[in-house]
Amino acid sequence: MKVMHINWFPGHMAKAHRMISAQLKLVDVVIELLDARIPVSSANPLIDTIVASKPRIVVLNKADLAEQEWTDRWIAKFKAQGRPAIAIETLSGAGIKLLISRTEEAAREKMALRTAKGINPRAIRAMILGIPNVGKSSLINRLLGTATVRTGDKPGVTRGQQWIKVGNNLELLDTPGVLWPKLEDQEVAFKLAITSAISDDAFDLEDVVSRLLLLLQQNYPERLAERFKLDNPLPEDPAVVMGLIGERRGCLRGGGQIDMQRVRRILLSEFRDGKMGRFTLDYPTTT
Ligand SMILES: Nc1nc2c(ncn2[C@@H]2O[C@H](COP(=O)(O)OP(=O)(O)OP(=O)(O)O)[C@@H](O)[C@H]2O)c(=O)[nH]1
Ligand SMILES: [Mg+2]
Repeated sequence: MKVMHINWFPGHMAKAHRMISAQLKLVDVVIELLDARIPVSSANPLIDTIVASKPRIVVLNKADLAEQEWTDRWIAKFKAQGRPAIAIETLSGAGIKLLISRTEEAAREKMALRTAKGINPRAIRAMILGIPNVGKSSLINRLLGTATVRTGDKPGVTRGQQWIKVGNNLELLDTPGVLWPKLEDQEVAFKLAITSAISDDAFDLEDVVSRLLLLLQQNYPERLAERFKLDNPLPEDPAVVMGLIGERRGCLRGGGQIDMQRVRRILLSEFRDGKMGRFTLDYPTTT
């Protein structure tokens, strides 16, 4: 297989990075949104330096797309590290109430200190940070109960920062998704690409889908067989599998040839939408 090279750090992200640092002094709590499917690969290594000593909660979003058992293990792992973590499903609303109470808890000490100093009470200010497309803006809309901020199923939707008031006691800062300047680990880059954190323009579809198909053939052959009505065991040659999927889905070009590019897009989008089931791609180590 060809060596992949994926890197995506457009100018707006560098700018967003600076804006986030500048806003931080106004913030009581940082909500770090991770993708429940890839809790390691979706963690921005720059975040520790940005956030420094602010109270921080880890939130695994899109839990509906991840395998429940692994999500539970991740929550336990974070807890063992002394980092409060919860899993949420922004689309259905599962876990949202818990998120609000955890945010209040994380800000309690600071708020009590302000009261003790005789400073007027104000709403808690929380900043939502996370990689592109992880669901930051959707979470704000879910908390508001209205589609106030723009969301979309592609990375790079939010460009500016915006404070949004939720009820009387909470203000949230939506931020643009930020990756890091160099994606050194191409395994991480691959996982970011297949979970739609990296713009489809920034990687080669053929490279990424070949790798995805290999992963599915090796680890989840029964899901592939079921989704595309193929016989299990599958043929070993990925090109043959692609051809069969193309036939099943009628991806034909003139002359009866299979349109492989269409097959690739189908595989990627059905994987992303959870049509082949729930996937966890990062596993907690036992250490
Ligand atoms: N399945 C699933 N999809 C979700 C969930 N939360 C958000 N999404 C979808 O993820 C996509 C991205 O959501 P956004 O809220 O725009 O993501 P963002 O983090 O604000 O992205 P940027 O502004 O580009 O950084 C949208 O298509 C949402 O519908 C979730 O819990 N489960
Ligand atoms: Mg957004």
